[in-house]
Amino acid sequence: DFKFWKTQPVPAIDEEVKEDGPIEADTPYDQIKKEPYALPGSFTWCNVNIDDKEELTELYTLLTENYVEDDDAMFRFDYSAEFLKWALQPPGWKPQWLAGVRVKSNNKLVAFISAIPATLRVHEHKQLLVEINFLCVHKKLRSKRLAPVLIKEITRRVHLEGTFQALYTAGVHLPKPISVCRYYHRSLNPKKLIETGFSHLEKNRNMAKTIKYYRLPEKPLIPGFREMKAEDVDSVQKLLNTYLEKYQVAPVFSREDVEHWFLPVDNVVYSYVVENENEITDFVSFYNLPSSIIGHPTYKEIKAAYLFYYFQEGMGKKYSTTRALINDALIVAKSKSFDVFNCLNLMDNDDILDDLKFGKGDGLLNYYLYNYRCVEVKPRQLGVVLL
Ligand code: YNC
Ligand code: MG
Repeated sequence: DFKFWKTQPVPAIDEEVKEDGPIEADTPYDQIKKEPYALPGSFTWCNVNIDDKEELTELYTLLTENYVEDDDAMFRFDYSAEFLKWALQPPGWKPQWLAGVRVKSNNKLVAFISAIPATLRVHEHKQLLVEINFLCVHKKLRSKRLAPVLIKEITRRVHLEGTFQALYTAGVHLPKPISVCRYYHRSLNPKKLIETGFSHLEKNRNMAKTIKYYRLPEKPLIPGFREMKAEDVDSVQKLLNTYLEKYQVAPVFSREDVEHWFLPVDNVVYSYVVENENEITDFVSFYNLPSSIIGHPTYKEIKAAYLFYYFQEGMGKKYSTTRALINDALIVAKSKSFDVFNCLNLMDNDDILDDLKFGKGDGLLNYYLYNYRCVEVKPRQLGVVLL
């Protein structure tokens, strides 16, 4: 019945959105509440200072023990501390947008929500907004209506900075997705994935055959495929923004955004370009998001790569196809000992899933806008990937 969501500027669950545009006007500054929302008496708000190693560890621990699990509670996302720093401190990040809740008596961090700034093009309209992520309430404090307080408080803090729209994704179905995507998985280490219950042997394909089926070359195949470096930032910015124009909803990246989101960071983000005749023609990136395996006797985690942004056919020259480009991403991910390569069926991904031996996952990912109506977008018209 969405008791909370019914009070928010989002389309009703059964509304057919026919036109884009804001749902409510920007709140004038003098009408924005200046005091934080009230929490139950034993809790207090904090900004989580992730430049402090101990506070970063507290956030890492909260998420690693309490963040998103699959429906069968077999796996839980295990974003690393380095990853959280990268995800939460892009250009324009603000300390008060990394909002935590602590227990007054012992200072324990028990809930969190974050906002980071971004520019999103929705059809023809470029919208400055925030991306909301890492909403988490400790398992022992669930179903006490804390989540709506966290959401209202981050909204207040974002309003105070003059931003009134947001983008977020969730596995849960809320009022009302602009698009619904599905996860796909490409086995790199099928033996481990099967032994951990992440995947299963196919009928008529024993373990030896399965390992052979998923085998990959040792090195990338596209001539000129190499790691992205600082000198590539201008080309990648220009070509990626141009490529993303073909989607109905996609981010617009500044030079600083490209530096932050795409220059390789060990164990966090991996980016590659194709360079031929001194020109960048292609680009592909993926990020490292392991999942802990809940209560497995031998394996602790699954090392998963997630496809991030890419472009191809830069400068009108066809050095690669999407298929060859993502195949090279699979090859480098395998060589870096990832167990599985995941992606959503957005952008051009649907064209390569079968050829590259991706299997359909159980998980759906819903995309939402806050305070912005957007006519529904098909996954293949969607050009935005959140972490
Ligand atoms: C969710 N994921 O429907 P109604 S994704 C949004 N996103 O409200 P309570 C959610 N709303 O139905 P719990 C949500 N999950 O009554 C639940 N809700 O209207 C709604 N899980 O609150 C739910 N992280 O506190 C209901 O529930 C109300 O104790 C119930 O807490 C929920 O980061 C949660 O999946 C998710 O930690 C915190 O279960 C907890 O269960 C948990 O009684 C594991 O809440 C981790 C997990 C969510 C990952 C994510 C994106 C979040 C987007 C939030 C919305 C942002 C709006 C824009 C704000 C800025 C605007 C500007 C400008
Ligand atoms: Mg709660």
